[in-house]
Amino acid sequence: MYEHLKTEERGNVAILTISAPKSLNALNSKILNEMGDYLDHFDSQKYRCLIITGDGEKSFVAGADISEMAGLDEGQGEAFGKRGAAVFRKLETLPVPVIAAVNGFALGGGCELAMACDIRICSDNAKFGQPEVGLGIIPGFSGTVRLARLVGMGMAKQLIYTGKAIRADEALRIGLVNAVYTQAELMDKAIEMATQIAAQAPLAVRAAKECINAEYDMTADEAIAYENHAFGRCFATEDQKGGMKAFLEKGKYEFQGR
Ligand code: CO8
Repeated sequence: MYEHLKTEERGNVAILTISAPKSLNALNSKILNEMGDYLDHFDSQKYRCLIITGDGEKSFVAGADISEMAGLDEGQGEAFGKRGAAVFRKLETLPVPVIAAVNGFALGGGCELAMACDIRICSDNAKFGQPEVGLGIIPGFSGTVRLARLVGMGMAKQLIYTGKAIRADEALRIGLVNAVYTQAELMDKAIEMATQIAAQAPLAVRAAKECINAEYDMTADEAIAYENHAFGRCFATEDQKGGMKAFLEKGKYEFQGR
């Protein structure tokens, strides 16, 4: 159905693979549109977690497509940035958690894509960076927004001003990724984590994602009140009743998402 996206499922875990191997999975308008369409139609009732990865063993996503950007004027540049940022925001606000399984280069728009996901894990050959200033532009798919939030202002400024890429071990050290695996292990580990997430009460996982995202921009008092409401709403679910009853009776309960 898509030219540059491969989709699969493992039970209630969805896997999306970005596939444009000739350009190391660089994001052009076509791929961004396909990703937007995929996310618009994503079935958050059926799937409880999404994994995103790149095709091949060399690259997650090597950035936005430089050949497409080269001839843009000011207005077109802004429009291209807006298009990518809107797709990544859809990903960030997808009701279910998203894991980036970074299997190689995550440069420019590729690093920004990974940062729009909830959780990042990578293979030991992965490289992360924001090389845009070396091309006369800045990170335009919300990298100046998300990198500082993830790794702190000082490290974000260093990475963005120098354009220098870092290896997986450094990405782990600064907290840009949560874990590093061999290339062979990476997808199994991503699926294992996704399956663990998918086994939890889905409405509770969603509420947790919604809270963590929304509360980031609030004052402490607003954030605490927001969490209070979300916590209360959990008690209106069948899964809370079933899950707690099963615990007390030392039984098992399959979460229903109700
Ligand atoms: N765009 C277009 N084509 C690319 C890109 C890219 N980002 N990355 C790689 N390719 C292509 C290469 O041109 C090459 O094509 P061809 O075979 O036709 O020559 C093919 O992929 C293979 O690449 P290499 O031969 O260069 O492979 P190497 O292993 O030697 O190097 C690298 C791999 C290091 C990843 C290298 O390809 C590279 O440096 N790529 C560019 C990385 C980069 O600068 N990314 C950031 C781009 S800017 C960006 O993402 C901005 C996001 C915000 C946009 C805002 C819009 C306004």
